[in-house]
Amino acid sequence: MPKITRIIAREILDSRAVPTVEVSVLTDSGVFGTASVPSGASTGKAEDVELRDNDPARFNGKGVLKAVGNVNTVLGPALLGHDVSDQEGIDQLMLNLDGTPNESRLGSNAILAVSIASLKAAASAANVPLFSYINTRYHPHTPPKIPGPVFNLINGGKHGAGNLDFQEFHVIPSTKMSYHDALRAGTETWTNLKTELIRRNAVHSVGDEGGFAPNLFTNADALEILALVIKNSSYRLGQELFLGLDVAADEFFVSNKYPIKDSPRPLSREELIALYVDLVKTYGLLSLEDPLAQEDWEGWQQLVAALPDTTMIVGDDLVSTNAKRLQKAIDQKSCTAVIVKPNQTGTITETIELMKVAEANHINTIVSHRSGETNDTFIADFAVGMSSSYAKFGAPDRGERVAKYNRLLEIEQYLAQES
Ligand code: 2PG
Ligand code: MG
Repeated sequence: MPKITRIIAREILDSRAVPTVEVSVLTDSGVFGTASVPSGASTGKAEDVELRDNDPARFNGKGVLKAVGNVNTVLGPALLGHDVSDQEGIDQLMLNLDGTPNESRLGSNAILAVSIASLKAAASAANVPLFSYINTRYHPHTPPKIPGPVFNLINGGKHGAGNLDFQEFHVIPSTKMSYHDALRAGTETWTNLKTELIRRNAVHSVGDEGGFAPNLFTNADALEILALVIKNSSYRLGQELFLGLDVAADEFFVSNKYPIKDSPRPLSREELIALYVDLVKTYGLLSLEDPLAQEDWEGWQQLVAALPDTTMIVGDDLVSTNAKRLQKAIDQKSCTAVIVKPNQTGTITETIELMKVAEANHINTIVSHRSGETNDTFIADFAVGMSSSYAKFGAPDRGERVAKYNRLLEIEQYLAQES
């Protein structure tokens, strides 16, 4: 296998006009891999640390020249001559060099970019598509599978215009549909939703992930309008299309209460659970992500017990792609599905470790983008190679999201030709 001859990092922009890290890993055989990393807005407390310059004179303190410098002067030189296919060795060496429990010295943005770029270079060296390389190496017992897409069609919370408390309102096609039909269904629903918002004179500009950020009165209104748009289409709600939520409850949790537009006074944990029970009855929600504060393990447990198991209770901030936190959530029955975001944990090896824990415990995995994204399509290949149940890449309308949905179309065609 080729040896690493050079690692070069640079500062580029993400989809929110915020700097991020891009890295190229070069090898002695001429093959190379390039990767850039995303960045979240509603971050979990247990996520690894994204290193920012905090220099107010550049990009309002958001520059990443320190992380770029750490790749160019620390990680790169240390990895020279390393076998590019030794992913575990590369990742472990970087973690050792960092030496902190949360990658705060060198930065998870620096480390992850090297980790993914190395994996891409190794796949190129093996002369196989990235998803196929990932599958053969890390998930050989199950063939590559296109995940069910989760479309975020209405953006609220930190991704919207401050008008809705819940962060994401999802439309999720049935996994019985082929991927191209599912993409079509999500996209047609996005277009029909736009028409309906225009008809109502509601704001129809889009938020960070390409979903609309309308001026509706309550969070339940957003679900109601999605249900209506689907009912007026050729798709059947509850059969071909389902609804889901990423509440990102931590973003509005204050003084042990949840103030939301749906209630004149802030809700207690029990009252919010009761609201979810009602929403599940009315809309048959397929998934409920981060419904409660991330340290309220007991509340999550109560919610899992209160809802039918046809609704996935999804841990994002709760788990933060951390295998130990997932194990705790499983032991306590606090969630039934998990979000997988490589940049929460900083290396591909640790991300795969988390997915193995999920799989061993029959926990559905949802490979996810971040609200600040680049055009890197790595997570599409990763989701397929690891046979993830679902993939969440936002709405089908912003370039950085569309790139990933389109990559899945390309893989779908490739797999069809293979079989
Ligand atoms: C989430 C993500 C992605 P962010 O909460 O699931 O949709 O948002 O990247 O801002 O954490
Ligand atoms: Mg989330």
